[in-house]
Amino acid sequence: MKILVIGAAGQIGSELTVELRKRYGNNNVVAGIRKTPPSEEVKNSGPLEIVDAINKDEVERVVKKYSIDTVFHLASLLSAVGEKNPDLAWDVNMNGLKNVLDLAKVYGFKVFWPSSIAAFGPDTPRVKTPQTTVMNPSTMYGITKVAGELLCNYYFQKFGVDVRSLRYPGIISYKTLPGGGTTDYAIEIFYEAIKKGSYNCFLKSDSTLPMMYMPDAMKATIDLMEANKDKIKVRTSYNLAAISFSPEELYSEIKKSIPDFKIKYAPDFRQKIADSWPKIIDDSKARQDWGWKHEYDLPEMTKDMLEKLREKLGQA
Ligand code: AKB
Repeated sequence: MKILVIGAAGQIGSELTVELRKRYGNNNVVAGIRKTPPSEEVKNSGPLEIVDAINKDEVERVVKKYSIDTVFHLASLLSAVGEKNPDLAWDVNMNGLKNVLDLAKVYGFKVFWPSSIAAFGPDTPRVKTPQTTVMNPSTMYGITKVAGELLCNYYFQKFGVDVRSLRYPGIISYKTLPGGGTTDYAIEIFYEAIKKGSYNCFLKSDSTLPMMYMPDAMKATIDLMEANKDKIKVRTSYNLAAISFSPEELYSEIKKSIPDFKIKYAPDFRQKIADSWPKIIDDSKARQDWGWKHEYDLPEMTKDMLEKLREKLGQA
């Protein structure tokens, strides 16, 4: 396998690159980065290239240089930054994907592309959100996710491109910070709990959203890509779920380890985004088709996050 990860310095990309290198060999996984510097682990463990997905020639050069057969295209502007700069969100999220799919058509490589719970909108059923339902997202990020899903399906149907996708929930991780999403509170809260013992939350206490711990996200992504082609029945994007919780529920869980921890709620513009997203996703199709199963529940995720972050912040 010869893999290219576009967005290898991002929250998911930095962990996925390392995980893929462990599985398939360091030299078989090229980390594609842009302006954000990669982690030391990504930088020192295998090949690194500048790859801006908006620049098709740049992607093509790397695909040819390494005879790439699989691309994980993760470069994307998230929901909150996307609302601040919708033009850039459209450009990066849509044109970047189209370039990758166009090259996949020519070079025959397999593609992974992340969609999100943001693909749903205020008209979508918010509990047990079905695989196929009303979408109508209200953010530019969500619009690029729905359009991207349709584009993936089109390239599969029309040109036979083997493109696979997951609708990620909010991903919680301790290695690399996320870059401007609505679910970011669920990571910030851990840093602030350990460093300050208090947190100002930008969502309301009862804003339940679908979430997932990073090891589960890694597993889902790799399992989906390793599944036999005939098992993949959805070529837009699969609903993917693990746990759903509100800020207050997460706070209560953290408080079990840090009893003096305090929280205040000061909802900002991100509240409206959260209110337009599902609370609990039905991912039975992914479980049925290619055997998806999550491992971490809220207490296990919280315990592991606190342990790993304390080590990282030198407060173990
Ligand atoms: C965001 O909050 O924008 C992302 C997402 C749910 O896609 N984490």
